[in-house]
Amino acid sequence: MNVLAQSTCCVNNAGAFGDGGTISDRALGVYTAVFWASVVLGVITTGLLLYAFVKFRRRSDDDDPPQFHGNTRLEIAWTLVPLATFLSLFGLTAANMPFINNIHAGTQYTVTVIGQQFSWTFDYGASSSGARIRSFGTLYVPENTDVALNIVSTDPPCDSKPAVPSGSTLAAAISNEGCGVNHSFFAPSLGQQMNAIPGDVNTAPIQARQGTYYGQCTELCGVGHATMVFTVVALPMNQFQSCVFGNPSGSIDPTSKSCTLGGS
Ligand SMILES: [Cu+2]
Repeated sequence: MNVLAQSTCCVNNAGAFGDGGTISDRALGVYTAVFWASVVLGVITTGLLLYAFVKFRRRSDDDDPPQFHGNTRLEIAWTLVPLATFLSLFGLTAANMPFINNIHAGTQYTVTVIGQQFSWTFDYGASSSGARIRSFGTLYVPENTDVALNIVSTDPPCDSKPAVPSGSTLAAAISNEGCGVNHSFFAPSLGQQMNAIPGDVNTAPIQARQGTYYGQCTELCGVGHATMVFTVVALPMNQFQSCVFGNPSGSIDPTSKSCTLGGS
């Protein structure tokens, strides 16, 4: 019942620029600036064109417009105005990209995101018994907290639970096996998208306000591509802790109260 309630009533299905967290806030800020700069420039350009069409139209067959060559002031203006516009939009984008792309300093939680034909597995580390702590199709994160994602791809015959040499990471061990096809992790309302490439470990930060968010694979990866969906559930910290790390066996029960928003 809880699963049904989550999937029908509370999934945040906002478009590519939702308000799920601080990362999507930044992406939305850049998008909004680019959008309105485009609207203003588009209106000005179209207005000048229409003005010129009407004002300088040919009124009769022998009506030749005055002929002249070059207009330095005009040419400087139509060079500098677009240049300043594009440089400022570039600056705004470049200033925000590190926050959107890079793992934030002080991030305490790392989740290995494993793309496989055709599902997503989320690995939170090893439990006290040594078993891998995993959820399938649902990524649990603590609300308003930076989480680092190590995003990889694998498929049989490779093992999604390879031995992890000391000093290495699960993501590196999986990517070293070299199986899989290209996928892409995309959580639109959280403003995060990152490819899962065989042989590579791609990293991305994620941060979510309390809620349930829709995600899907956005790299055509085979016949089951369309079914490669997932949800991100951002829980209060104490709930997240007991949902993900509360069971010594490492298993996560998606139907438990701690794993359900509003459940504990
Ligand atoms: Cu895929």
